[in-house]
Formats: sequence, structure tokens, C-alpha cells
Amino acid sequence: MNRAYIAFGANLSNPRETLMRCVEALAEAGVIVDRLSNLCQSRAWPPGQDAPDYLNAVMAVQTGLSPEQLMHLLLRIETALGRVRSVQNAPRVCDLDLIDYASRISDDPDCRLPHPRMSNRAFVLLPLAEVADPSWRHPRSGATLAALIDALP
Ligand code: PH2
Ligand code: MG
Ligand code: MG
Repeated sequence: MNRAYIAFGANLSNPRETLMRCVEALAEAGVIVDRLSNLCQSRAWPPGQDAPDYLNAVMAVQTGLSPEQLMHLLLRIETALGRVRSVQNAPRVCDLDLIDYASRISDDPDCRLPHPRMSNRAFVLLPLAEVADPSWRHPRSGATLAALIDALP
């Protein structure tokens, strides 16, 4: 089993219910959801767009799936829950991002690890801080979560 962190985000439909359905779908696929952060509400990023607020959360999971298999499962769950892909940063019913997988580093374009934009997103770092193992550090920089949160703009 490997520790992974999955970020959830949604700003269409009913994000709270969608999150619960994601947790169920992960459990059905054998992914153990150990911890789930609170849902935090924030303005859609980037600023200046006329989009509904997001609700974001982070899950700490354990899985025997490989990073690629887990990523594939996340995409399948997004689709099953009604995600329709259009342009980048478009409003969405369900976004599941693999933030970290056993502290691995990968530049595979289909499975980049850790998530390349995690460090500048409060809506990822703050819920991650609720569920991360105390020893967690950014796999590339070695920065602690507290340091990443301090460095947020
Ligand atoms: N996700 C995006 C784009 N913008 N803004 C917030 N507040 N939360 C998100 O999860 C989010 C976003 C693309 O994945
Ligand atoms: Mg995302
Ligand atoms: Mg995504």
C-alpha cells in the first residue's frame, strides 16, 4: 500500500454531494480513504472570471494501485460524475487531482508528480495541511507544508 493525496474541487452542481460520491467510488475501487479534510470555499482561480465559487477538499488515501492506475481511476470517476472537459480552468462538476503519490517525482506528461501547481494554490495546501502525515515534505523542494503555506502570495 502507498500513501497518496488527492485534491477534490468543484464549482457546479452540488459539490458536497459530489465529494461524497467520489469517496464512495474510490472505496468501491479498493482505495482506502483514511482522512478527508473539511470543504473550503474560495473564489475561482484565476481571478476576474464570472464563475461560481469552488469547494475544495483533500483526501489522504492508501492504495495498491500504481500512480498511473490511480490517475486513470480519478479520470473515470470524474467522467462518471458528469465532468465534461472544455477549456482550461472551465467551471466543473468534479475535479480530482493527484497531488502526491508516495513522494514520487515524475515528469510523465500524463502523470506528473507531485502535482505541478500544488505549491501556489491555497485551496490545495490548506486542506492538505488538515490531512497530511506530519512528516510530509514537498518531494522536489523538501519544503514543509508550513513553509509552502507561508510562501503563498
Ligand atoms: N481548479 C481549477 C481552476 N481554478 N479555483 C479554485 N478556487 N479551486 C479549484 O479547485 C480550481 C480553481 C482547475 O483545476
Ligand atoms: Mg484541478
Ligand atoms: Mg484536474
